[in-house]
Amino acid sequence: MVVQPRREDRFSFGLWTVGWQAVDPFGGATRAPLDPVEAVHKLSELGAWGVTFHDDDLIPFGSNDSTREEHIKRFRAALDDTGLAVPMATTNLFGQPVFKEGALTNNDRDIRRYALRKVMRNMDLAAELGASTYVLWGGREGSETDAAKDVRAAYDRYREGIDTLAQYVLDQGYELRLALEPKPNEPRGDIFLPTIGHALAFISQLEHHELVGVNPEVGHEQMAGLNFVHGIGQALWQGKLFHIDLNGQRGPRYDQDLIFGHGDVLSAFFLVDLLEHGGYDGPRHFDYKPLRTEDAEGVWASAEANMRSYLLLRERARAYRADPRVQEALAASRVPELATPTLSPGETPADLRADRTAFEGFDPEAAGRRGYGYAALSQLAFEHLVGAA
Ligand SMILES: [Mn+2]
Repeated sequence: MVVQPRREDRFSFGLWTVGWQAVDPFGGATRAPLDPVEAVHKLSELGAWGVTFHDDDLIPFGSNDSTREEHIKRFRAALDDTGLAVPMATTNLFGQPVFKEGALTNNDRDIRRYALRKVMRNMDLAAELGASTYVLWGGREGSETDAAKDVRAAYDRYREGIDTLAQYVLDQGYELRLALEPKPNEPRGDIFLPTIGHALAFISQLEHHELVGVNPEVGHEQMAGLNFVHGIGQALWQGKLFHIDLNGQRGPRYDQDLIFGHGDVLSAFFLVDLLEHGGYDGPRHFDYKPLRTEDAEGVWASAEANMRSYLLLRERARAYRADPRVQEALAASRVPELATPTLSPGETPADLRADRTAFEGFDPEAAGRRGYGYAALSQLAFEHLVGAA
């Protein structure tokens, strides 16, 4: 089978992914800096559709206005040359020492105001480059000690920050939606909005909740031991899956940012199945890190590997869906029956109470004896996944 990424597959990469120099807590860089212009050209050659960035990936922190303009001009020229899109942008609110205690929830009010201005400035650029999603990952919003934070005040300020940014988008007339990215820990000991569920609950408290959704990352939910497919299912159900970060993770440990599919492969299979059949039409964005062991060639091999993994899983998921044995097994397991409302059209609680077949005539023991056939169904999925079906 030919596995060739194409523009219509809508694959996108962060500049910080292929550009990661592999500095980790125990050692320095193993790779030279990568020019964003080279990243754009190389990603385009590999068949990617879009590129995303933090402000500081493109324009070194502290650059003066003329240097800033120069970096933007070179980047824009590379986009024009290649036709690569900028579907999303985000702000680095975690790297500089000023943000060591947080940005939008920093105890220091001046730092919170500075952080908002830093986001607004890059939102202007994001809108100019045609982005439709603005991601906010609050990596430093949190604490290592519960003595450090009044959590209720922190969420007041978090809400104020996101409401202010949403209002800015409306005031400027930008076509941007905001997407919050949950993560349980790392770099902070504990981070606010640790999971998809926490983020969705927080969004319901926002003034401009309709403008705000989530950008879940595979590894971040799996670090918390959670089921990523269920999290994405709920985000889709609530109309809040604005963007997604695809990568790989092997269970609850440090954030591995492996190539997509190189972690929990069965979960990756069901994730692609859900994205392809569940109504998600946004970018397939990879937020991974090329292994620290790799040289430049290995970096590009890893970028390609993400897209190939996705395409192969998509192919397997389609074959799974199209297999009549799978359709039969799904029906035998009553999976489609879950889409049938529990009450009949117009039926009231009183009607249900009056329905003797629902209770007095129902045999719970017989229903309790019946198997659901999930062993056979999930093995069919496994066999499609490994190409044996
Ligand atoms: Mn990550």
